[in-house]
Amino acid sequence: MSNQFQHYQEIPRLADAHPKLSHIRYQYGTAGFRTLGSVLDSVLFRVGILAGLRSKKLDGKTIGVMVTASHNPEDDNGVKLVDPRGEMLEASWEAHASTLANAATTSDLIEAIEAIVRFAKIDLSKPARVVYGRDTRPSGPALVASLRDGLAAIRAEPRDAGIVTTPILHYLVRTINTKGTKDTYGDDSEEGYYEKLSGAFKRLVAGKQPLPPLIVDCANGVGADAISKISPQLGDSLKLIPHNTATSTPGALNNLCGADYVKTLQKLPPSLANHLKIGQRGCSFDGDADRLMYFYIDERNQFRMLDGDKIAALVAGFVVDLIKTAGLESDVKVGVVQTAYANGSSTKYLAERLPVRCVPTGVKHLHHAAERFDIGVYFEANGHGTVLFSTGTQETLAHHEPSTPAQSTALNHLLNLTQLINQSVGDAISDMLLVEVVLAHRLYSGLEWDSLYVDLPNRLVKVIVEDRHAFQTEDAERQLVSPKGLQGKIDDLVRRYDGGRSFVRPSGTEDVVRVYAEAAIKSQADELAFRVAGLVYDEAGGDPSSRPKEFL
Ligand code: G16
Repeated sequence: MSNQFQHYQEIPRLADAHPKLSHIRYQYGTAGFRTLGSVLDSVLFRVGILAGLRSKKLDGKTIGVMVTASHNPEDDNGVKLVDPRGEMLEASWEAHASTLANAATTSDLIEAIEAIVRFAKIDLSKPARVVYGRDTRPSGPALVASLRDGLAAIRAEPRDAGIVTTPILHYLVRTINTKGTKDTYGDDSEEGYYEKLSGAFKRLVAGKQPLPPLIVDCANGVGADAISKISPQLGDSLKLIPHNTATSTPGALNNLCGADYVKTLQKLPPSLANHLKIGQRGCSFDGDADRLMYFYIDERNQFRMLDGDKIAALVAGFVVDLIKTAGLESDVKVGVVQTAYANGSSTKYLAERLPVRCVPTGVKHLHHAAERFDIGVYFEANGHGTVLFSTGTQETLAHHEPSTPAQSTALNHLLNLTQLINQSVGDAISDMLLVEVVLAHRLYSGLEWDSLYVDLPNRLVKVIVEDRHAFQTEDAERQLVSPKGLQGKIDDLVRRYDGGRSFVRPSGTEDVVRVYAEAAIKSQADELAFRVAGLVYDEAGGDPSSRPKEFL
């Protein structure tokens, strides 16, 4: 090791204790590294080193590390880095993460570290601070131990946030880094998070008729802990009924429950079947509580899903009305960001009212696009999302002088929304409280909310292929550029379906290619999805178990 590393003599010894598995190539993807928990030991060690380097680069600002595989099955795990304002790791550092993770030997790793230090001009004498947390997965404690070795090797000061939701970890990063500044974001503790959200919620619903109890499917994940902690603080303002709270039952996490189950299968989790009454609202989190899906059972006993698109429509409409009522219509412009997965009806509904942008899948893309609006509402159909208020907008709200009582009330609501909404990242708990606020103000049940627009029938299918990286897209993932010729075949097929739309993209979190299709009627949406999946299979030579069987 070169001279400047004289204080980091522990790196080789600790790196030897966390050797890379030779047959695996790791990639920092849509949501960090994500694969089987059993093959992530070396990755966690190296992420510890990288987090330390990132903190040094940013003059000792605290960096976050979250150990989670979110909606994935229990055996998977993953890790992602959080930048100082609570946002996702800057894109240019994703390549550094992949480089470190793939260094074959300890000496290759040291060379890679030295190259990053040179390239990013990192002053190693700066301090490094890292806060880390994990979800409830059984592989979590061992992976956190590997991470701690990485932090020790780079002499970073660690702070253990324990078992927390992903959004709480993001909140902690932002509050730690803004502590004592004019941008202070809240108290840098888990309790501070619950107090901030519940306080804002109670102010926003004060004087409103309390809504009937809400069933919360916690996906047998860390959201269950969070719900048990925030419920007492909400008191009578909102009664939550938690289900799927078995965080220590092996195999239960995300199994037959949770936001991804609801969205993908468009079904009620079986465990709720005898609990959700007709007309009652229910919602599902995912394994790390950063996704939210709502639902209810209608009068005909049909399951009705209220996904991220419906949340965007509900919330954007409410915010726009408050801006108008507060007399700020000409000062503050609201915009919406979606992905190609957004239901065609939602895009039509929103675009008739507001500017709407479409970006590739991945919270980081939506977040950055939303930052360009004065108020940016972003939601993925799968339930990830939040609302961002630009610094300028927050100043406008702080200094606006209302001239009527109605303006004053609307302004107060907007100010409280900036406190209720977790602006560092999409957050199932904060989003759930936001939805409940809007429902209370609008006097909406699930049915009225659902009636904002009618979803086009749609279908999501996964195809397991030999190499998902062979699939490359452009135009916000709506067009395939590789494999060559496949997009033309998809277009030909789509033309045969009334209201048809379909696209294909490689997942960034699972080893699959995803196919989305929508059409005017459900059977046609299903048929289109399976036919496109068949094309993908034929093109890429997939696993026989995933060969789409229907309609071929
Ligand atoms: C992650 C990302 C989301 C993305 C989802 C699915 O969510 O944060 O932005 O929508 O993966 O991505 P893909 O289709 O590429 O697998 P999570 O909840 O799994 O962290």
